[in-house]
Amino acid sequence: MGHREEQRPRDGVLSCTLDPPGRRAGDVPSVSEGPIACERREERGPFDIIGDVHGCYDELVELLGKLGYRLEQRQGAGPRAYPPPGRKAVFVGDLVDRGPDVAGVLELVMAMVEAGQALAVLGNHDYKLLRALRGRNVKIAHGLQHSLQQLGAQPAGFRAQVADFLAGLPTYYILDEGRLVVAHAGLKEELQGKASARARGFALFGETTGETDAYGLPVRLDWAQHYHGRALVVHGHVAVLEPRWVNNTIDIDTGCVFGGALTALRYPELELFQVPAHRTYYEPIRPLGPPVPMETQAEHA
Ligand SMILES: [Mn+2]
Repeated sequence: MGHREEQRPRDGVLSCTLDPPGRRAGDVPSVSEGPIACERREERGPFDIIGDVHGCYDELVELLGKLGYRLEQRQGAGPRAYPPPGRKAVFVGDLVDRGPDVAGVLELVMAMVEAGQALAVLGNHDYKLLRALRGRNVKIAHGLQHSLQQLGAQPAGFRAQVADFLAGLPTYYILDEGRLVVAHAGLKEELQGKASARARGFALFGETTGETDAYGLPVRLDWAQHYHGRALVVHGHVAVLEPRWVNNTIDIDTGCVFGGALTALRYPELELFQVPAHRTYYEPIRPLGPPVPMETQAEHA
C-alpha cells in the first residue's frame, strides 16, 4: 500500500539518496542536491567491500594494509590510503558512532571517495548523524553521542564537510553490470534499481516486524532467507559473529566496535579478510547473532 515508485528523472539517472524521506514525512532534512546515480553498472571492480567501521580507525587502517593499500601520513592533513592498482574500496555504511575515532575514519574515507578510490553507501547511523549535524531534533542514543563529541572537537568546517559528504551518499549501489548490489541493510530483489522511499528505507534500516524483542530492539525479518535474486547482495547492519552467507547475500558486519572483527570481502574473488578488534569499544545491547547453519549457505560460502 502506498509504495509509490518514483519515476526516473529525465536524464535517466536514478536518484537513491534520501530525499524525499524513506521514513516519517517531515522528519528528514532535504539532503539531496540533485540526482545521485546509484547505478554504477560500468564499475566492474575488483572491489574490497568493507563492513561497518563505527569509528574503529586503527582496525580500518590495519585492514586496508592487509588488503594491500598503501597508507600515507601527510603533514598538516589527514592520512591517505591508496588501493592496489585497479582496485577500489566500497564501504557498506555505518562509518560513525560508538567507536573511538569517528573523525579519523571520516577523514580517511572522505578523501578516498573524493579521489575516486572508494565508494560508500549511507548507513542508518551515518544518516542519523547527518540529521543531527543539520540541526534536526534527533534522539542522542546508540553511540551518536560519541560522534557528536568527537566531531565537536573538530573545526566547524570539518563538520560541514562531513554533512555534505553524508548527504551525497546513495543508499545503495548497483555495480558490475548489475551482478553486485551493496546496501547497508541489504536490498530485496524487487527493490533493486528502484528509487522509491521504500527501497531507500529498506537499504538503510532493513525490514522489521514493528515488534520489539526482549532487549527492546526491533524484531527483524530475515529477508535474505527468501532472497533468490541473481545479484550478489553485500551488506552489514546486523552484527554477526562470522560473515554470514545466506543464499546470494553476505553480511560482513562482524561487530568490530563490539569487540568482534572488521571484515572485508574481496570481489569478485569472494575472499574474506579480517582484523580482530583491538578491544570492546561498546557493549552490544543484545548478543551478536550466531552464524547461520551451513545448509542455508550459498555454494560460494
Ligand atoms: Mn546499521
